[in-house]
Amino acid sequence: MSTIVRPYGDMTGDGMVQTSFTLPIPHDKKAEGAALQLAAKMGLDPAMLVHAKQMGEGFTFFVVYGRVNHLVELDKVQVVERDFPLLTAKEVNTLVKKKLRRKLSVVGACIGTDAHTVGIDAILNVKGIAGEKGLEYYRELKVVNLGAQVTVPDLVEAARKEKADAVLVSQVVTQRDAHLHNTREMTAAFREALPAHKRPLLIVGGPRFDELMADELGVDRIFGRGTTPREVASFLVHKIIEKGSEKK
Ligand code: B12
Repeated sequence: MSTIVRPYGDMTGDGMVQTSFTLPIPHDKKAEGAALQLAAKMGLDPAMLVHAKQMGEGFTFFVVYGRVNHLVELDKVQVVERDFPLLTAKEVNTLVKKKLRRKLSVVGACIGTDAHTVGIDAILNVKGIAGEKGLEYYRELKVVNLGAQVTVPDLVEAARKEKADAVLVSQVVTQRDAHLHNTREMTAAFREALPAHKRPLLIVGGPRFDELMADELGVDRIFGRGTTPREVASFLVHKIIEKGSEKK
């Protein structure tokens, strides 16, 4: 397989892409010209305007379609691949029971002002997502879901009280990098409150995290868009039981 690819629109390798954006101007002929100017500056040549719609007072949403000349170099792509086996719920329960010989304690929350609980609920609640049951369904996991807008001190306190093996934090809002600031505040608070051997695994998730930033943010793992509960349960077993990062 070639390691160099180009976008595909009408014909293989024609370089055609579609993109959308909003400009803070009312919709008129000049606005459409402005959208095409931006598209040209973004490297779309030729660029076609395929949709323009005024969104409230003084804002217009655009969709443009055009050719880019850039090549994608697949051998330079960096991603976080899953580096642990994907287990079934039964396998997770068996490993926890045999090797940990107690329930594995998980505390989850949305921190800061973030009220988007659908993602963390999908991972934790029995209902789950994508046909998989959430972590509450796993007999050998004890899950406490603190819900939305939890403060960092309350999270640390709950983790201490529950003797959490893992703390799962969701951050969906990324305006002004809130997800990064909140994550850094959280990891700093855990570092301050607990010595390394008593610290739970710190895991964050949300659709707009860069999974490569785990070290920089001081967390053990970042889970992005489309994560399923089974992946998280398998990671917990891998890290806490198989890698032996159990708290003493
Ligand atoms: C539903 C929703 C709401 C609901 C939330 C209800 C609730 N109880 O959660 C309500 C109406 C309350 C809401 C409010 C707001 N919202 Co809103 N909302 C959405 C919406 C439409 C869907 C989010 C969602 O539920 N996704 C489904 C879940 C399953 O996906 P997920 O969160 O990505 O979770 C998965 C993974 O990311 C991962 N994951 C997530 N968290 C975690 C955690 C861990 C530990 C792990 C392992 C994995 C994991 O696993 C999940 C399952 O696969 C999005 C737009 C969109 N289409 O995404 C906007 C969106 C997130 N909202 C947005 C905004 C701006 C707001 C408001 C500020 C609007 C306003 N001006 O009032 C407020 C903020 C409220 C607040 N204080 O947080 C913006 C955020 C923009 C940004 N860059 O930050 C979005 C992107 C919409 C947009 N395009 O503008 N919102």
